[in-house]
Amino acid sequence: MRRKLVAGNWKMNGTGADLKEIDALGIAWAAPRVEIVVCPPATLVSRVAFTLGGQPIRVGGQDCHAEQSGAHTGDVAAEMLAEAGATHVILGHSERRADHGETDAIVHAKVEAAHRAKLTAIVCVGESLEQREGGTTLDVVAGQLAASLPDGATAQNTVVAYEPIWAIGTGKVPSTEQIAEVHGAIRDKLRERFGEEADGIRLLYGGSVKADNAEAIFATADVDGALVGGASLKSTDFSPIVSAL
Ligand code: G2H
Repeated sequence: MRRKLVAGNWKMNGTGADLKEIDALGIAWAAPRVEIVVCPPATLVSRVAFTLGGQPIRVGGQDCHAEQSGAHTGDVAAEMLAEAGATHVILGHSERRADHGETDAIVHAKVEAAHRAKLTAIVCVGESLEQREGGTTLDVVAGQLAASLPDGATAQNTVVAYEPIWAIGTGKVPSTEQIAEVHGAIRDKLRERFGEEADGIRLLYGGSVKADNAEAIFATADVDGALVGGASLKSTDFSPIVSAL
């Protein structure tokens, strides 16, 4: 049985003033039925972890470097995130792939780095609007999945997030049939490669998840939770999504 998971991706938002949102989440979810992860910018990882103290909400990074240390100005190693209190890290988000030229090979190396540091990697895949309209969605996603996941991926150390690029921050959401089709295809590919282990790997949907569409998305086959961007910034927006799972 896969434990449901909701992860909030704050992207490049949040300063110390926003720790009040973490306080509010901690009060609302002292004993959550589902797993909750908040991924603030790297500058806030340790402060969010400290604010949560022993509470069950987890903290994640939004990226890490493939190496443990070295001359990589501006980058953060997986081990550094873990030391700061992170248990998870988002990798291969389409904004990283677009803004920083991250290829599947780079994402693959970062996922291995995350595993080395005992972080759970939330690995993002998803097609562009052009690819969707060209009918290549399943091939694109299968290709990203095959090349981004290392052989050491397990149900404990890896989560896959399907995020169609055209649905990110746009308010456009695929139909539940479209989500079910892609999630089913991802599950099949994972089974082909990882056997029974694949049944434990959680599949999140991401892209304009809000309180008013969360219930329908969560009722969709093979959806084990969500990766939430804009609606994760305020606890009053995020909590109803957690409640819907
Ligand atoms: C997709 C998602 C979070 P949003 O990027 O990863 O963002 O919910 O704002 O579309």
